[in-house]
Amino acid sequence: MTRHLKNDSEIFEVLKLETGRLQTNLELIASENFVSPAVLEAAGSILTNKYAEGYPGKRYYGGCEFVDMAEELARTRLKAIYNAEYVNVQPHSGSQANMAVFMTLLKPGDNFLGLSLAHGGHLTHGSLVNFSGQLYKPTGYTLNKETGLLDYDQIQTLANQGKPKLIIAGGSAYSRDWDYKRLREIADSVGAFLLCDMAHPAGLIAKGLLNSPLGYCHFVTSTTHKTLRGPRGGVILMGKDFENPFGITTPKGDRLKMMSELLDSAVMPGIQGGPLMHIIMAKAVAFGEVLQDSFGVYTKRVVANSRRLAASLTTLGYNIVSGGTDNHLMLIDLSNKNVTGKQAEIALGEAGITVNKNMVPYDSRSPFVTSGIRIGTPAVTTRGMNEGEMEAIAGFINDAIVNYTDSAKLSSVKSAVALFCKSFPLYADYLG
Ligand code: DSN
Repeated sequence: MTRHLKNDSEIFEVLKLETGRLQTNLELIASENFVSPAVLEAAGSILTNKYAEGYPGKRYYGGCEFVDMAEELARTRLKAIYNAEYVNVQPHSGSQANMAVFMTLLKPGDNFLGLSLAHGGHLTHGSLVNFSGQLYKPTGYTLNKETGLLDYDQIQTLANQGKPKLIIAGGSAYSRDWDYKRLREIADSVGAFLLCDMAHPAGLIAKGLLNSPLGYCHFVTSTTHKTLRGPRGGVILMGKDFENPFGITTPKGDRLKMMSELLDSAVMPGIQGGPLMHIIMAKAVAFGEVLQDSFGVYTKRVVANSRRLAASLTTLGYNIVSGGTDNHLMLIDLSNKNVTGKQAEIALGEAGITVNKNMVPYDSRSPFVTSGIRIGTPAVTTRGMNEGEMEAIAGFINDAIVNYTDSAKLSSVKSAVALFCKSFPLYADYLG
């Protein structure tokens, strides 16, 4: 599928280098994964040519009858995965999905609560350098200093004080499950809407390995490329027709319709123009894969691998924030190892192991340095690695971190990692 790119030698060189990097390195970035050949084909398909502003059956362009079918398949499959009543599969990213919810519910200057970025939240949950913190008034809730866990009493107190219009559940670096029932009680007690951004654990929720937000949160957003293993993109979902905390008196059945229309128009024309129909078709393919039993086997392995990796690293003297993991990721506090997150990320990179530096709760270092790293198992699990391999990976990580200033040692770890990766072929025919 890359044969025509060979004619552009500069671009083909990039593709060759990136393919080689993926094949010979251990990809431990918690938000990344490897899509199937079918998803890849759909993402590179002729549907990239089509302008289809609008929604199926209601487009601003002619010739949309077949791309409509792709979007309908994506919608039907996504609804089936989560038992959702409403979905929008057009957001180009999770950030745009979140923005659409903000635009639907809030006016500029309105208060909302989200997990602080420094404690594992996402940029769009109230960072001051993001639209969410620039246009609206965020308050960040934080993790408990001793346990590294969410503190629901603190969230209730902050909600009582600030009377937010919106509370956001979900984050990018939290390794434990969320109590959506409790959050809904908090939201109801102050008349707030509840949004869950499930971008990280979406694939695990899909297969029932973690609590589902759909029964409790008014709105759910996600990306499609993390544990869901689809193309890069975003989606919005609603579970059922909840009582509306703002006392809107529209009849019950009509409220879902009203909210759906508001959300749809927030996405297009509010934020986006033409949808990426090739990506929407790739989302449909990925959702079809999620519906299969084999995806349940995959997600169980992701969690088992994550737990084993956390346990192995703990045995090697690493501090995992909150003491472990329930999902696909973990946050490692490196303070006791006398190495910063930045130094660890660089050393691991030189050793063929890709991670990202990450602030730990109550970090004294800046986001550019940090005291921790975040690692996750979705991508290595897709490659076929199991719990035995996690023991080996913990060893590689430790060898690189302990020897972070020794380039010769890092280079020998890199060779060992490349050899190890050879037993788990990835995109083997891709450049053929
Ligand atoms: N940037 C993503 C992550 O790495 O978690 C979140 O969108």
